[in-house]
Amino acid sequence: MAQIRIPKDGEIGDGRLTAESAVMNRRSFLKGMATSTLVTAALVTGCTPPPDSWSRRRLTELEQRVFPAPPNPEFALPGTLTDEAVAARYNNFYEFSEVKENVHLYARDLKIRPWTVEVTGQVHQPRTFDVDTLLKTLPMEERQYRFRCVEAWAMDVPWTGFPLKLLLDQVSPLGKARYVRLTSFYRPFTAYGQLAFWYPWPYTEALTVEEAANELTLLATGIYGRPLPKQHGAPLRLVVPWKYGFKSIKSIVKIELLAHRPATFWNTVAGHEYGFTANVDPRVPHPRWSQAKEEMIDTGEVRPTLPYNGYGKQVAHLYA
Ligand SMILES: Nc1nc2c(c(=O)[nH]1)N[C@H]1C(S)=C(S)[C@@H](COP(=O)(O)O)O[C@H]1N2
Ligand SMILES: [Mo]
Repeated sequence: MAQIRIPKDGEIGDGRLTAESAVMNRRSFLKGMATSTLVTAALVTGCTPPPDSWSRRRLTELEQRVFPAPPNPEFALPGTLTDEAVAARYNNFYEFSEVKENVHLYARDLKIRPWTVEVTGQVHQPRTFDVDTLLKTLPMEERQYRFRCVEAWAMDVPWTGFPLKLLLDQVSPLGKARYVRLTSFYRPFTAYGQLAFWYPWPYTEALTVEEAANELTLLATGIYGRPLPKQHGAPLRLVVPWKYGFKSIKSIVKIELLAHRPATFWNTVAGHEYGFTANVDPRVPHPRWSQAKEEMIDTGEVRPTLPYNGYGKQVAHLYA
């Protein structure tokens, strides 16, 4: 199976998500230039990062009222949850770094208030929501979900959030809406990864409307009983637990209902490696590694990959 290799300080990520075969030869040269830019930027601005950017900031009054949200017993996992600190320091968030262990350091600079999400497109009532209004008005709950990255690592984590369907219901989708596209922020002067012009920024993902309305599909505002740390996609990210992790887009600013299937970030970069549907399936290997097993990021435990990541009961009918 795919190895999980921890890059050393200053070393660029393993690049497994990157489709070398799909990109031009000059790419590695360009990437080298970008790396030195990033390293220079890091040296100039970031010599003394606080070690715990992920954790213990003071919560606002509103956040103190919302977190921790009541656990939903329907989504409890057996066994021990993934170590919170490990999950907070092993992140994919290419806007900030391709080195998982560095994402939490660079993500500190993301300003997450004020923050609005525009919900628009093929709907009767396009609306823009302030994220604090969502926290105030929508019923937050905690759900323990399995999470499986296409790179064959996995974690079991408690998200706080609400079903995406509740938000879609508030804008009354039109009958011709077939897809839901979600878009992350575009702030290249904060997120230096977005200076990498060979990627189709901003990051986007999409689901069918049936997938988006499924009971499992969550808009997460928190993790481990607290608001999302920035590296996990604050203040609002998607969680679709039966699909590979790249579908679970972070730091969302726009949600659009569309009549046609849109292009998405990884599918555009390397469609033969990152399919649009991207359901977790142990029988379908990635072109460069097997998907039969997965490795837990904290304990290193290796376990078999489950079809639909264990959520067949809730979603298999969508693909019958
Ligand atoms: N905007 C954005 N969202 C993203 C990504 C990203 O690079 N940018 N990476 C994805 C991938 S590949 C994974 S595995 C998960 C990782 O989520 P985590 O860091 O909270 O564990 O976020 C997904 N969402
Ligand atoms: Mo991923």
